[in-house]
Formats: sequence, C-alpha cells, structure tokens
Amino acid sequence: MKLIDILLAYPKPTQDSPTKYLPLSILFPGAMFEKQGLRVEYFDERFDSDEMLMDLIKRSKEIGVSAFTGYQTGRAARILKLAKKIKPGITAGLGGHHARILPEQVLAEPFVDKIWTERVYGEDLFPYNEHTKIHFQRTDMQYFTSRGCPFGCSFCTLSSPWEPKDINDVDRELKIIHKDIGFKEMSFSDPNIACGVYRVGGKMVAIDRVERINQIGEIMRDIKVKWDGNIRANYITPEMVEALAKSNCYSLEIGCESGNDFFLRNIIRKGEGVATIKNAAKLFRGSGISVMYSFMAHMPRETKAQLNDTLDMIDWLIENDPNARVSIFNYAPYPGTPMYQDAVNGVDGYPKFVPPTTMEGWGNLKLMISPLYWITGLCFRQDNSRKNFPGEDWQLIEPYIMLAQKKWRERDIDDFPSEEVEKLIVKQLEKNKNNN
Ligand code: B12
Ligand code: SF4
Repeated sequence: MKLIDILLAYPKPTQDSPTKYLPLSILFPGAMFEKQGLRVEYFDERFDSDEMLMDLIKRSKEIGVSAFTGYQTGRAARILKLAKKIKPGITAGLGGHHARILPEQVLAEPFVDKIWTERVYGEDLFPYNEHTKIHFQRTDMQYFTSRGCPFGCSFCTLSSPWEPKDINDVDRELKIIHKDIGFKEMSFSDPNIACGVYRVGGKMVAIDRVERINQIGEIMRDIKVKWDGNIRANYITPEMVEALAKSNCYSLEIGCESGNDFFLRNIIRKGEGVATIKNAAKLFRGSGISVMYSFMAHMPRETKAQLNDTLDMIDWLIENDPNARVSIFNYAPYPGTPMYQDAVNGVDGYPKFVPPTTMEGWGNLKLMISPLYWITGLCFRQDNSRKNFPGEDWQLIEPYIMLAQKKWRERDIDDFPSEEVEKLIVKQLEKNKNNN
C-alpha cells in the first residue's frame, strides 16, 4: 500500500452540467507538489467512485479539495467531512475561489484544518504526464492561453493583471497533448483571451491582439482542432472577426451584462457601452462563428426600465442575427466584489442578501436561476433544447417553449413553471444518457 503525501480532490461543480472540463484547478497545484517531490493522487468526483475516494483517504497524510462558490462548495464539504470521519488525523484543506474569498468562514468549519488562498499554484508548470493523462483523456479539453483580466467589472471576481502564456509554450504543450489524446475540440477558458496589455518588469507592454489570435489560430489549424472561448465586445473589429474565423474558432461568448448604457458604464463599470456590443454583433453576423450573448438581471440598483432595455436589446440582437444565442442569469451575490456589498446592504430596495455562514449553506443556494432565466433559455437557446429533445421528444418541451415565447413577447417575466421544466430536463438528460 503506497502512502500518499497529498490527495487532491475535484468535487462536482454542478448538479447536471453535461460539460466536464479538465480539472485544472487540482492539476496545476498537483504539478507543483509533484515538483516538490511529494507523492500526489487525484480524485475527480464527476468520474471516480466513493469507494475509490475512501481508499485514497485512508492512504493519505493530507487532502486538498478545490471549490468555487456555489454547488461545488457543498460537495467539497461532503468530501472533507468524509475524510475527517474515516481518518480523523488527516490534514484537511480547501483551495480555490471560495477559500480565497471567505478564508475566515472556511477555516471556522470543524472539518477544515487549513486553506490555500493564493490565486495561483503551479500554473507555470505543464501538468500533463503519464500519471495525470487519464484526466485529460476522460474530460472535455480546457486550456488557458492567458490568465487574469485588468478590467474592474463590479460583479466579477476575476479582476487581476493579464498575463499571456508564451505562444511557444502554448504551441508545444497543445501539440504534446494532442499527439497523445487526439482531442477534436478545445475550450479556452481565458477570462480575457485577447487583452494584449501586460506588465513586464516595471513597464506596461502592448501586443497586437489580432496578431495574438492569428498565432493561436496557426496552432489550432496545425492540429485541426476547433475552439470556443470568451471575448470582450470592444476588441471586435473586421480584422479581429476575420482572424477569429480563420483560427478555427466556432463559438464565442460575449459578456454583455446589460442593455442599458448608464447601468453598463456606471454601475457594472464594464468599460464599454451598448453601441460597442451592437457593433460587435453586426460584425459577427454571417461570420460562421456562433456567438452567445450573456446578460445578467435583477442586480442591485437596476431599475425595471433598465431591465426592459436589456430585453429590448436582446430582441435587437436576434433580429440582427437569428442564430444568436442568448442567456440571462440572475445576478448571484458572491463575496469579494463591490456589487456584493450593495446586495448585502440592500441598496435601492434590493432584497437584502443574507450570506450563508457555512460551505454547505453556499452549496444549497440557487442564485443564478429565475423565471427569466428559463424564459430566455427556452426562447433563445434552442440549440440546447433541440439537442436534448430529439425527434418525437420535442413534443415534451414544445409547450414550455411556446409559453416562454408568449411571456417574452408580453414582458411577463416574473413567473414561470421553472421547477417543472427543470425536472423535465433532468429526466430527459437521464433518458438520453441511458440511450447512449
Ligand atoms: C470552467 C468553469 C466552469 C465549468 C466547471 C469547471 C470544470 N472544470 O468543469 C462550468 C461551466 C460547469 C462552470 C459553472 C459555473 N461557474 Co464557473 N468557471 C469556470 C472557469 C471559466 C474556469 C475554471 C478553471 O478551470 N480555472 C482554472 C484553474 C486553474 O483556476 P482555479 O480554479 O482558480 O484554480 C487555481 C487556484 O484557485 C488554486 N486552487 C484551486 N483549487 C485548489 C485546491 C487546492 C488544494 C490548492 C492547493 C489550490 C487550489 O490553484 C489553481 C491553480 O492556480 C472560471 C473562470 C476562470 N477563468 O477561472 C469560472 C468560475 C470559477 N465560475 C464561477 C461561477 C460563479 C460559476 C457558476 C456558479 C455560474 C456561472 N454562470 O458561471 C456555475 C456553477 C453552476 C452551479 N450549478 O452551481 C465563478 C466563481 C466565483 C466564485 N466566487 O467562486 C468563476 C471564477 C467565474 C467568474 N466570472 O467569476 N464554471
Ligand atoms: S471583462 Fe469579464 S473577466 Fe474582465 S473583469 Fe469584466 S466580467 Fe470579469
């Protein structure tokens, strides 16, 4: 029986997401510990069994669990409790966004001995090797060509300096993994893939962002892999759209957040306005890249009229490009941002947000979903509905789609049989899984 210095665990990040990205949150720290000469093992709750977890715990001196705020935090609590139950002497730690943002609350949990609160562990290392290969083989490929984003959007936890990865490293690493695994699609999860401005020593340096996309594109064409990612609207020029289309990019998400200029500029502090987003949408029309326009609703200080501007903007986007995909998430107050303080203080009539005091409490919150989320999703994410309800099964979801369309037209957005639809989708996903 080989002893393990540190067991790194990745809890399920969502209850039902069909996308299962590479668990880089534990693979980078793992590479760092391996470099220090420690014996490391990895557990991914999305794939591995509880029997395996218990066996690994029994052999481990320490366990480090990863979590971002939300469902994953609750799952992390479960794993840490289990570890303490079957091996009381184990050192139990939590890393990731949640531990960084709420260190004192996490440390107060009886089943947490330590926290890992830095933003970055081992991201300068290449976490792919014979030992970690299985994690790359069984997940959806995810990679970062840069980290951080220098903007200061008032709801976002990712604000930090932008740091591009050396393009030669991107080329080498992707080609090594691709040669072994042969993945066909890639998700670049960079918060700001085309930022182009960063600090070298004491000086700010700017690189040509279209050229950076061209360089990434050259690699993706070499390995014949198509990719999706996120991009800011203010980087979209005719040259950028051309570079993206040439680069094997097939899908992008633009964080629009709001259709009201005042709100976007002064409350969200997005650093761009409605005209910029509309301009980007016009340039993307007919480019062959499918764009998902992502919005938020029910934020502190947002008036009904401002939310209506968001709905009108979405109608404009769909008219401009009937293939556009759109989502509206409810604003979720996660700590560590100015908008969170507004939610806790209940400014301008926002229902005061009472933060949970435990990891399980955060895990049980359902913050992002609202009637408007479902109405928008059923109206403007029919790519998903078509995939989930093929053939005759379409009849199951069709009445809800028609209801959503009616409600959207009438701006009747405060009420929807959300739980019914949610249950139907969960059942349908289960059925599809069993059929495959
Ligand atoms: C991919 C992703 C997802 C995937 C899941 C991840 C996966 N592997 O499958 C999906 C799409 C399912 C997802 C869902 C959600 N996500 Co998400 N997601 C991301 C994203 C884009 C990348 C995560 C990632 O892989 N990062 C790369 C790793 C290397 O970074 P990291 O996790 O921070 O880990 C480093 C350190 O934190 C630390 N670390 C982490 N864990 C541990 C553990 C130990 C022991 C140690 C030592 C160190 C350590 O070391 C790592 C290396 O440096 C991030 C944004 C981003 N760019 O990071 C958002 C992000 C994590 N998501 C976020 C959120 C809010 C969500 C959602 C709740 C909502 C949403 N709309 O996005 C949902 C969950 C829904 C639900 N039902 O609860 C927030 C979390 C904020 C917070 N306060 O925690 C982020 C930061 C985005 C944001 N804009 O704020 N997400
Ligand atoms: S531009 Fe996007 S990643 Fe950057 S701070 Fe704003 S919301 Fe966060």
